[in-house]
Amino acid sequence: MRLLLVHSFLSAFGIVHGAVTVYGPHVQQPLGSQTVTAPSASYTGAATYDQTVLTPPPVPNPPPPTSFGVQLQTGGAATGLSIPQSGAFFGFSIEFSVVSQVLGLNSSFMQVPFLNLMANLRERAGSVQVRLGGNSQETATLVNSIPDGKSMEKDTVNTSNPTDTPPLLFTPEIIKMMASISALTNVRWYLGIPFYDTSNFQLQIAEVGEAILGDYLIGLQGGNEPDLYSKHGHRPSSYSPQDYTNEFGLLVNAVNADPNLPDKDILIGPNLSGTWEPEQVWDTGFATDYSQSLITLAVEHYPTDNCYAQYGTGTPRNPQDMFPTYLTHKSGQDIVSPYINSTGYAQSLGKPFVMFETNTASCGGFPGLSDSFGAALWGVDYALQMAYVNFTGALFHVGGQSDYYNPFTPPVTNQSTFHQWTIGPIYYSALFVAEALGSSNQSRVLDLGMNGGNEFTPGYAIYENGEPTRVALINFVSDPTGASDYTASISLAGGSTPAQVKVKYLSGSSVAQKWNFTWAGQTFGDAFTSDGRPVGSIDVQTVTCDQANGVCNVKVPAPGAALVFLSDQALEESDPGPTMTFPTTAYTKLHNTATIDPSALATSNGNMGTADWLAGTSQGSLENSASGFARALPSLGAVIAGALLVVRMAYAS
Ligand SMILES: *[C@@H]1O[C@H](CO)[C@@H](O)[C@H](O)[C@H]1NC(C)=O
Ligand SMILES: *[C@@H]1O[C@H](CO)[C@@H](O)[C@H](O)[C@H]1NC(C)=O
Ligand SMILES: *[C@@H]1O[C@H](CO)[C@@H](O)[C@H](O)[C@H]1NC(C)=O
Ligand SMILES: *[C@@H]1O[C@H](CO)[C@@H](O)[C@H](O)[C@H]1NC(C)=O
Ligand SMILES: *[C@@H]1O[C@H](CO)[C@@H](O)[C@H](O)[C@H]1NC(C)=O
Ligand SMILES: *[C@@H]1O[C@H](CO)[C@@H](O)[C@H](O)[C@H]1NC(C)=O
Ligand SMILES: *[C@@H]1O[C@H](CO)[C@@H](O)[C@H](O)[C@H]1NC(C)=O
Ligand SMILES: *[C@H]1O[C@H](CO)[C@@H](O)[C@H](O)[C@H]1NC(C)=O
Repeated sequence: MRLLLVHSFLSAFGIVHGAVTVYGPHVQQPLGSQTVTAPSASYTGAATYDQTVLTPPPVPNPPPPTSFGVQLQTGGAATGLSIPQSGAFFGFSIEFSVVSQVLGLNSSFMQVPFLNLMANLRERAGSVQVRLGGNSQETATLVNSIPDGKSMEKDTVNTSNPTDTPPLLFTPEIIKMMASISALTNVRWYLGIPFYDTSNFQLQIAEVGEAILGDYLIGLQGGNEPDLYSKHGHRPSSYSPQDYTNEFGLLVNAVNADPNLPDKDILIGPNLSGTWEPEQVWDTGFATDYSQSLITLAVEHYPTDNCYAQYGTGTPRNPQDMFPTYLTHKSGQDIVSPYINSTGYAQSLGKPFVMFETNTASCGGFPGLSDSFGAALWGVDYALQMAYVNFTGALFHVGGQSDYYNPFTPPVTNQSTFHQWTIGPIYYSALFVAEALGSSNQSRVLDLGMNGGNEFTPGYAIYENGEPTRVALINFVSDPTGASDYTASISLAGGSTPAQVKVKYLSGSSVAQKWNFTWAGQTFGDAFTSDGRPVGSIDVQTVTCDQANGVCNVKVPAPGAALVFLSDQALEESDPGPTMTFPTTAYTKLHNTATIDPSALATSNGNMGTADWLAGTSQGSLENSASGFARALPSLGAVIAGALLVVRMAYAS
């Protein structure tokens, strides 16, 4: 998006999707720069330094009832359930240009925190889906080698293209690194095929991707928000859904004609941004004409944007005013409503339907909101709502250092103080949802509409094989007095009441709290403190049920979310543990497919090649210096615990 950006250096990463970094003249970000250390004194843009804390909205008037029954149908009697969902439903999207900082430099130099974060999810869900792409995919060029030995680099010589985004050069080593990550953590990847030049498709990324990733490559996106192409100058103003469909046909032909692409039927589209209604594309015959080639249908959507703060364009939005709009079940419901017809349409064609890119707000999210505990609750409710209305996956975006919504953020590089990663609220949402759905691939989601459908106290039941196995209960109210804590009295209609249930809590002191939330008693700590492993003892509460009255009374604090496991088997299936550990003190061979050189595992603070892009200011420190990557901590026992995320950038119009 040609956002009048700033400086070619800045364009390095984000510009693309706006999500990223961009500190232009229009940007006014109040940042807690005092914590920035001397070598980075010029760098004040990192969202992680922002100390904005919002005020929790008051207790709603009238307040939601705090005691109510939740009756669950059993024995196959429940109606309105979603299609069966995978535990890997909640995934991540990572902008191609930030690969070095988030994933690693090459196949022997990976970011341990990222591995751990993915492993946490894998442990719970079986696998993790991650998309690598975004606007930077449109101009990324695969080359055999880059002179300085790096695996990825900005093409600084040739920065003139329609988005001001410098083209990226990358080598097959990047794809090999992805394969190594998959071997360790079962990440499944989506990649994107450049779509700007449809007369000469650059299919190398698909060829190398298929050759190296094999089954770990689960889709190739053709066209990234094509409904914004004309607005951003990549197509004439007349560019229509039919034009896109015609161009997609050219891609299908090119793929079918490429002998180096053995699997031709893994394309993804249309990946709309919301400017066109999906039906406008369906009505061109897109999904039926190319049914054979399409593996998944996809859209992208953010509930709103914060572009005014980033670029001075669009509508000014005050984070404090926006805060309450996220702390309600209506938020998720409103986002999905334009797509319900399309998820049904996709089902009729037998196609998955994925929310390919989303998060709290495009253009980086809102300070104090996107990084708050309230956003974690929002992420849980929104993701479960998508699952309920038959999306088949949702990829939450991870952008650059100026984004407030990142599920996880590598440290700013080139600083005298050693920093670790910052784990944001959306990562906690990912853990919750992974456990709510579990690893059976049979989880059907039901929006309970409980408590009279009160918008501040949503709940979902998860069914497997006709029986409820878990219940997710959310309390969006923030009330330190305890008066707004609620008790849900769960009963099983037609089934016998268990003697006890197990409960895990997603906890924070208020919806405005930043960082250091807990999931089942464990935390990823404050900003700059995580290596991707949860810290602390697991806390699973036992609730003794009232069998005489046939209810299990589960309390949910205000604010908070509870995941109720109706049987020990349901608990086991969601987190079989123990966590797999990859020691960095020795070579580790797994399945005979991957070898990690411990000295090569990065603990971040990296600063090599593109690794530094996110850290920069317009002062331009692209010429990298030493390398935080080299600062691998050999003594750190890297634990792959089991989680999955998508990092990426988002954008709006
Ligand atoms: C990976 O990157 C490290 C650090 O730059 C370098 O020493 C190593 O040679 C690279 N390995 C490969 C296979 O490129
Ligand atoms: C810059 O990119 C354009 C478009 O891809 C290409 O035609 C041109 O040769 C490139 N110039 C250089 C110096 O690489
Ligand atoms: C649902 O989508 C289909 C396919 O595009 C379309 O034919 C139909 O009119 C849509 N229905 C509604 C209610 O929008
Ligand atoms: C989801 O799909 C199931 C199975 O087709 C269907 O019964 C249910 O009504 C759908 N849910 C929504 C909200 O469309
Ligand atoms: C769930 O689906 C994934 C992907 O298709 C598959 O690899 C996994 O084995 C399935 N799990 C179960 C328990 O069937
Ligand atoms: C984080 O939370 C833990 C307990 O939940 C607490 O002991 C610790 O002081 C908190 N850290 C910060 C920086 O708030
Ligand atoms: C950080 O970058 C600045 C400017 O490029 C450079 O002068 C300084 O030496 C770097 N510091 C470290 C620790 O790499
Ligand atoms: C779809 O387009 C958006 C916006 O350009 C992009 O960020 C996203 O990565 C794309 N989705 C996929 C799956 O490529």
